Amino acid sequence: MTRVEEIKSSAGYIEPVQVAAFSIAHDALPFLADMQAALAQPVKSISPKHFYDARGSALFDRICELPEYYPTRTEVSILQSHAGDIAQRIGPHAEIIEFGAGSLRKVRILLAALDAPERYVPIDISGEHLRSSADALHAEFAGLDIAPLVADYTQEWALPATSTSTRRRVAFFPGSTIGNFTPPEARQFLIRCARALGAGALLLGVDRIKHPDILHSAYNDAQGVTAAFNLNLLERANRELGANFKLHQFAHSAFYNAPQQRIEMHLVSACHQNVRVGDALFCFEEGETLHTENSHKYTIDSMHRMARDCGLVPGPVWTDPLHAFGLLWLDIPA
Ligand code: AVJ
Repeated sequence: MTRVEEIKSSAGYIEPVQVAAFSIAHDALPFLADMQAALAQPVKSISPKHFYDARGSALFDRICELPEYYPTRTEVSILQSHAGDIAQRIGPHAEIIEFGAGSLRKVRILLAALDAPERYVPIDISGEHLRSSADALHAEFAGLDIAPLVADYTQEWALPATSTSTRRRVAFFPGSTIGNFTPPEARQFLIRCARALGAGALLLGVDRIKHPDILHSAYNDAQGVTAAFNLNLLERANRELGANFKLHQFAHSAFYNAPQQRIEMHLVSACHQNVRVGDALFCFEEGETLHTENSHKYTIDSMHRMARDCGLVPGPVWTDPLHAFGLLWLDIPA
């Protein structure tokens, strides 16, 4: 949390500061602000939304294919087994809004099963990735109105107005991405989602509580893709902010925090070191971490309780034979 001035004034120690000419793109300013704020805290932590530059999104797609990373495969199989059932519940002429849409693999299964879907609104923070995925989808579902929205849904957001022929608005939030929120943030998201949608429903993917060993290997894969994904945050800072993180001096760490029912990912500093981000210097002690992600796990009951607290009404639950993952139907009453 040491800034340049503090280092300069601390006893007998002058850090030679070279602020190289580096121009930070306008788009990268929110990342700069968040990274500097994160590193200035006594306990360093940053939102996982900053993982997803083009390279981070590509690494995440590789995570989804890993043998140890069961959530994607399991949720896809649940969707494939129950698409007809889910589509019937959604009904004809629906509008589907997806949060954190990514590469749009899962929604294809849903869209293919739906009766004359009206419009699809994928929302994602990674603009480039979203636009190319949306173009590919357009080629497959020629009649569908696809309206991608590049937005950060962890901040304030608004949906485009529906057309009068839309029968039902259903939000799709797969992947257990809701697990990135702390429980109070998740509640806030559910409340905002219900408010923005009006009457409709939310189809929510939830990673279920399970043995810590299974969770541990899902976030510590043998090929090191998850480690590369985690470290890409620092590489992104070097690329976009002209930061000087030395990658070999940080290690990937992911573990299950049982009392908090979440996987935590951190980047652990291998030594005492200073890092420059923008025009500010920050100090890491040996072993100090930058907390990069939480991935909360839920039981069906605990998620239903949270949904009810937020005014949503639990409906059917679709799951896999091993009960690893749940797809929850939550009605949003008018
Ligand atoms: C996209 C947030 C659901 O928490 O499992 C995967 C991200 N991080 N491996 C998750 C992630 C490390 C993923 N979510």
